[in-house]
Amino acid sequence: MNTQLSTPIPIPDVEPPDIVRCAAMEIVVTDLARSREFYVDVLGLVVTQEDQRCIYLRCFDEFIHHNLVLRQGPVAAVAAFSYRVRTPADVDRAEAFYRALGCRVERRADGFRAGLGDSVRVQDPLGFPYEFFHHVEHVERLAWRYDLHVPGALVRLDHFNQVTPDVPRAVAHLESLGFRVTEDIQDSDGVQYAAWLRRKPTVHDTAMTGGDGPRMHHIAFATHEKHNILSICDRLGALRRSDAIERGPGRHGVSNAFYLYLRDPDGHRVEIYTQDYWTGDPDNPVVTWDVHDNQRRDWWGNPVVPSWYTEASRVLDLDGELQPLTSRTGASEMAVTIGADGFSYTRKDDTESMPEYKLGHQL
Ligand code: XXG
Ligand code: FE2
Repeated sequence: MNTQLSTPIPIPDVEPPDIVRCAAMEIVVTDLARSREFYVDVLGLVVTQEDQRCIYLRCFDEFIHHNLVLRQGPVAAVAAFSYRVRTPADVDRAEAFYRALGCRVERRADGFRAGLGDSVRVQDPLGFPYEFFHHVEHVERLAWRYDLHVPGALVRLDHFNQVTPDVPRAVAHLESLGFRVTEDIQDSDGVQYAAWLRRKPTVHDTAMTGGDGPRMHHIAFATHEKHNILSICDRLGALRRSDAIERGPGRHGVSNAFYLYLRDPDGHRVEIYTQDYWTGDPDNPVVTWDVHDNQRRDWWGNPVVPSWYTEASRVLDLDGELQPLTSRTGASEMAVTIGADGFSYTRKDDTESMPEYKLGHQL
């Protein structure tokens, strides 16, 4: 039985904005110099612009002004998940969509934020600060500037990951905004633990992970190849910064991508990700993983560390205050798979001869 029964979010009777891709995130950091050292000196993100309060960073293949804004502030949190929309009229559509939902909405004129034109910020029905923009300053795409690339070059912003207590409710809301599910994790009772949703033709622009929320689980940057991720591990080791590595490197089951998770100086989680697959056909098949499949989150069966399930960054409302958390009431993925009563399998058929494990799960 699906125990996730909170009220569905209405579907507004207006056309949603045409979202092109996840484009940037604004995070609050408590020590701008330390965060600069992590993102610029260690990871090699490119500084487009900076002042005493903010640093605007981009990836090597990017041509828009920024993919990540570091803003100095008192409490580490996320201020905006920012999406590029196809036309200026789609910024109007975003405003109308969230106004129809009764959400708090702020239209921001050209030049309000460095690098961005007219934009709209909203507090969405799930409690996340979302932003939509079309006009943006173009900057040099450094794709061919191999003289500047580092061995672990981060080339694109790939996706966000959000923590929310009721995954099906969040998925239905994002579907009304035009997102499509590519993969998810469920159990045999139909409880959905996580889902991956796309606008651009990759596995995702954002994912919904079940847990106390709203929180930001991670932001993910892409490298061209797997060896770039291994170089980041080697570099962190050489810098005696191996404690920044939380999980991996490894290959995901979900998405088939190669991955590494890091924690920045404030604990914001950053994924380095490469080589997922094309999802742009209209009949792209949805992949559903069994929550008990030991290879769903790591294809090689390596265990997921508990902090990866439990820890995430808080998000801010439009006044800059921390959004209150709502607890997840549905089953916890960590508890059913790695907790004391959990079980998992590498070969599904083996579970038929392991009744004690099944019993353990039912308790
Ligand atoms: O991007 C992702 C993730 O959401 O970070 C996690 C793709 C796959 C996974 S998972 O751990 O489920 O394999
Ligand atoms: Fe991810």
